[in-house]
Amino acid sequence: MSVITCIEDLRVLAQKRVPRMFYDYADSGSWTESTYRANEADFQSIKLRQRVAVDIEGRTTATEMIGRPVRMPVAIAPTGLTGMQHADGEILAAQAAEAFGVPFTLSTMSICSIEDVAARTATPFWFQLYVMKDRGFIHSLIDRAKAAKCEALVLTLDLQILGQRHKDLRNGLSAPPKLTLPNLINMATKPRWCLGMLGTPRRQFGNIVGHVKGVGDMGSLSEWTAKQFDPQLSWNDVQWIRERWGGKLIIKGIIDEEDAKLAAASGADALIVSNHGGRQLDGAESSIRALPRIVEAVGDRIEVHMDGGIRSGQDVLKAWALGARGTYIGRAFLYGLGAMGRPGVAKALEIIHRELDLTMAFCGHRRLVDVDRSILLKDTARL
Ligand code: HOC
Repeated sequence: MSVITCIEDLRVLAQKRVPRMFYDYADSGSWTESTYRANEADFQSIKLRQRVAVDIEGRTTATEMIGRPVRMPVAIAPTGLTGMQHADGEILAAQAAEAFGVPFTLSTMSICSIEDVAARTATPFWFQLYVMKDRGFIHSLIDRAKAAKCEALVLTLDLQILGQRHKDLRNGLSAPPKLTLPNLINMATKPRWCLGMLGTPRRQFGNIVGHVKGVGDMGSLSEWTAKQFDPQLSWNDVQWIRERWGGKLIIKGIIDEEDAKLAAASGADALIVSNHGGRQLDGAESSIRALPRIVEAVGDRIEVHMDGGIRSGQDVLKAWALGARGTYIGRAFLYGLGAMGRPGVAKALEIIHRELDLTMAFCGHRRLVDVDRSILLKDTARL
């Protein structure tokens, strides 16, 4: 492929270059994948109002997310096994985000560790926390994130058990990949990926290997999660985590208004409207559909962000118009990473930024911060 003009181009290239089990891991949802598909599709049914003969010179998409200046309201989402899409994936994505001027969020389930990313970047990143049964380990993760000067803790509440992803089961997903004949045959067709992996020592879950038992022999993702993650997680845990962390806190995984009110009452700085990219409860509402009701339910008691289905700047603008003061891209950056490493992530960010800037202009605005719901065709924005 010679010219990359949109996120779909990056997806196609990533599919060619990344071993099947890791490409499929990123590009799948749970069970029938209905929520995964709805996340993208529901953006399409919202229509924008074009305005003409309006001064659109000197535009800016700059704003703030939890008080941090950002070039556009888009952060890199925390995604598991990112260092398996491309060698040193988390480091490269964090560097691309830093150079672009948007936040990078590191997953607990990353391949590169908190310390690896901190050593190779200068701008504080955000750290996403999963709550496991071993509270001593959670304390140590929080302390490591503090020592690395992470700027915010993103606490995920919607993955104490794992939604079934058929492709991961069929592919026998593990990190590092097991050297079975089908895996070896598939990897032989991905020479760039293999060369990159040979050049890095980072092939296991960097934050937890050596701390949590059974990481090396992760048989299946769901069995492993069932053993390690705490099914008794409650809002009381949010309180002690918030106290121990002591910094900016973002609650991720809210798709229901009642939970949104609890998140606002928890004292967190922001919540992320999210159904985990359609990877958990299949049949859950799409994030963009849930967003307006959640914004209405919490008012200005907490900053509202969203993720799920964002593949373009048009999507970011629609989410902003519906009240999201920040959005997160997961698959959109993973495709760039798998396709071309750090330049691929930079490309994904540039594509989305250009689309956001031009679409905002078509809607008759020069500054994103001035954009509100009035850019949406009323009947279509109710969904
Ligand atoms: C091994 C445990 O967010 C996902 C990720 C991480 C899941 C934890 C897997 O796959 O949705």
